[in-house]
Amino acid sequence: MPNTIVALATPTGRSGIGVIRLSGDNAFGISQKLISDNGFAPSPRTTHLKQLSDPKTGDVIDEALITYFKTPHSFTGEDVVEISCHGSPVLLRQVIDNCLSLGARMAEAGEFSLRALANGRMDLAEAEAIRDLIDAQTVASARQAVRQMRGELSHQLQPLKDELLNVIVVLESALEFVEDDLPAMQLENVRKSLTEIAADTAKLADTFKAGHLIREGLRVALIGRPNVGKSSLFNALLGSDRAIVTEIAGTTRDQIHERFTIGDIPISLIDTAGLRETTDTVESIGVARSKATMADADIVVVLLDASEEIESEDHEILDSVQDLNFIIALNKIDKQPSSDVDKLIAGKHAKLGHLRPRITPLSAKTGEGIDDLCNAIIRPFAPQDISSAGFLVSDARHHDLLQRAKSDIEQSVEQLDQKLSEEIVLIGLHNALRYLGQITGETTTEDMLTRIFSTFCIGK
Ligand SMILES: Nc1nc2c(ncn2[C@@H]2O[C@H](COP(=O)(O)OP(=O)(O)OP(=O)(O)O)[C@@H](O)[C@H]2O)c(=O)[nH]1
Ligand SMILES: [Mg+2]
Repeated sequence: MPNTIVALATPTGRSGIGVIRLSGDNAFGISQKLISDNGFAPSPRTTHLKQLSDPKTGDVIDEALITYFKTPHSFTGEDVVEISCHGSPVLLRQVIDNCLSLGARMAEAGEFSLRALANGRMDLAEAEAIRDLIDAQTVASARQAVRQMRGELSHQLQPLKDELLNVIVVLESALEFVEDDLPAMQLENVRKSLTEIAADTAKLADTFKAGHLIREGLRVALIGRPNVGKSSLFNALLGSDRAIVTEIAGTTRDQIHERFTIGDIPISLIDTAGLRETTDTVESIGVARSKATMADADIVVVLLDASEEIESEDHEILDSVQDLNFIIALNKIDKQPSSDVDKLIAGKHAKLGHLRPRITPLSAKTGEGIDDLCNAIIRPFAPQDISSAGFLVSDARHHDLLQRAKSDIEQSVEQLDQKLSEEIVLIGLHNALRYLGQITGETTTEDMLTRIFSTFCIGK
């Protein structure tokens, strides 16, 4: 199989520039043929404007900038050539086809990064961070990914791994050389070290709650009977007239998804069809979907109309969300003279007394109370400000491995306390060391790597 790989490094579609990347032994040779110049000998990391032509017909394809990165000083550690063409999908396809006919093969998803890992240019956590950086939906998650890409997670793990290894060495040598048990003093030191490593591992694992929130965000569904103002609130939260709003009950029939952020948290907001009994076929499908959306959401915002009585339909909706995470938006408070708002809320609250802490009065029309609603949405998930937090673990794989390492170390401490043999205590510690190593990739098996890199995009 050819070892030189090629892929489009920029997104497919028309653009000003499209970059094609080649990596492998033959990358430079292929680039010479693409420009029909076997004498092309640029200094590495300099850029040259060249004519690309079809090696078979000699037809000029494009004028492009060629940059050569000589092994090992490249992203992958191999010879790499980057060709910046004009961003026409037709011509980019032509250049890639020529690379293929000159002996390259299409890169698999994440193959450039996989090679960088294999050649020691970065560790696994750093490679994953590049993927996360590309996928980041918010500035905050991009910032976290950059920290990981620059090795912050790996640096935090290193002392834990070193210390764990020290303990393992002590216990292993006790096993081999000491006839009797470890002296009490040494045993106490081992116990102390292990407790500290477990605590530090747990501390790192605990940052996942915030890290996951910053990366994946929340699914928020707006629910209510027709005409309570779900689509109006949807638009007010997004700051754009995305959904159709009319005074006709049953305006929204299908769901609409949009993204925005509250603080540093990406929110996937879903407007739904008003919930009511209906004989209209389209509307009833919409209602069924609304119910399914409710169940999938991280938090449901139930809208009530402040200018109307609470109806049986409202009560039914409130009953149906009892087992879900929900808050209540009391909309249209602008319809009341402002002096009456308190009375109104008190009146509504009397009926919904037990739900009082969940209610936010607001007006989708004037914007009053919208900030309060935003705070109420994120409060259960981010009780503190997460923007000032330090490095956060954001990958479920890393979190899982940290948890496993922690519980294995804790188990070993218990076994020490039970005076079980070093041999038994060591099993958990070796496992823990392996788990920590899997985060950065030293102890990751081939098929695990394949699985991880399949989540990367082609050309990365
Ligand atoms: N005065 C006032 N009117 C509002 C407010 N919010 C919505 N409305 C009006 O209420 C009517 C219904 O609003 P929509 O946003 O379409 O309501 P909906 O809940 O999406 O309705 P369906 O899609 O039919 O389920 C429209 O005439 C809006 O202009 C508000 O805060 N104040
Ligand atoms: Mg609507």
